[in-house]
Amino acid sequence: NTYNIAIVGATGAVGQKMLETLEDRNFPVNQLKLLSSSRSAGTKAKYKGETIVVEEATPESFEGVDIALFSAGGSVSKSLAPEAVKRGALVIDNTSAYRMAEGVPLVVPEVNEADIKDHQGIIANPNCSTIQMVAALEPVRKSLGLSRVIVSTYQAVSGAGNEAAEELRAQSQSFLNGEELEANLLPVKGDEKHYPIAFNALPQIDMFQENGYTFEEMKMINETKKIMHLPELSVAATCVRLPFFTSHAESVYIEVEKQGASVEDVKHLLANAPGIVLEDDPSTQTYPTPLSAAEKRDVFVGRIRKDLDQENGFHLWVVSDNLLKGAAWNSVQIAERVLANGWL
Ligand code: 11C
Repeated sequence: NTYNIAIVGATGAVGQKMLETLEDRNFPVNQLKLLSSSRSAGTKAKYKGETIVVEEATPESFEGVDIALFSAGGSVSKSLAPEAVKRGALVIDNTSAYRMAEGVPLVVPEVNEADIKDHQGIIANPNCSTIQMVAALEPVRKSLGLSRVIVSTYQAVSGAGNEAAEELRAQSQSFLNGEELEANLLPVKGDEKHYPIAFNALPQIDMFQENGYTFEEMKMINETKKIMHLPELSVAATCVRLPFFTSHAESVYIEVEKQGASVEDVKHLLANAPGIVLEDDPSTQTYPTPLSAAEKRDVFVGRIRKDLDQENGFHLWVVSDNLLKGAAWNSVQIAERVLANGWL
């Protein structure tokens, strides 16, 4: 069987990776529709050597579509995902629009694939920084239990889209030329102030919430509890943007429930977990970095240490390509699991 697929937001950083991932995975595509805002309509893209012209997304675009991958921002998903569902498409939505909604599975296949079967037309793809963390924590939770997570992130500019990557490029050049840096976008498009990202670190990703956490931090907190089915889990997050293009890195502190677990136990669990690559050997300076993880679909884990004071506490370093496992690959992987299980 082959299927009619639509990508909404096809010209964006994630949309472009969705196109590449469908091709890399040899996904059973019959017809492929590339959709965007009216501004980007008319742009051309290549799929398996063929040129496809990007069309403006309208409710009618979804006639005959089997699976629609959305990554064009929350407001587009809010207005067009129901239209796609009405026309019989399954929506896999890579925005925060429906993630916390009742009846919408929020899925990382390595963690909660079985939740997919309860979908009512929309399946949500989690936030990139959440995906890589829960993928690394689930194998540990399964064997050792999990009671607490404290994470600090080191996130790439591509998480904020192609424009943010452009801003980093332009500012880096200006900095090296000794010129003044122009900041128009980061930390958040639409917030009042903008700060340079080049040669800097910005402890704000997305808008501040009333509790003093940013929306990115609250996404990590709330989504983790939903995906792992652990509403009582203690989770705290600090999310920071750094001046590199690809992959998010995370320093994750966890407390497990089982007493007496060792670093070797945690390493063994992760070395044998799906979608995880253990890169951890201080004697050879082996650990993942944003550059080494870029363009790969796996989640890489290293620097596993036992906390020096807390008997059941461990520290991990988790790195993954934010546009692949964090977005495009996780979405395509959900689509693959839907088809493999007959859950369309
Ligand atoms: C970032 N994590 O790096 C964000 C991008 O909710 O899907 C993904 C936003 C989301 O800025």
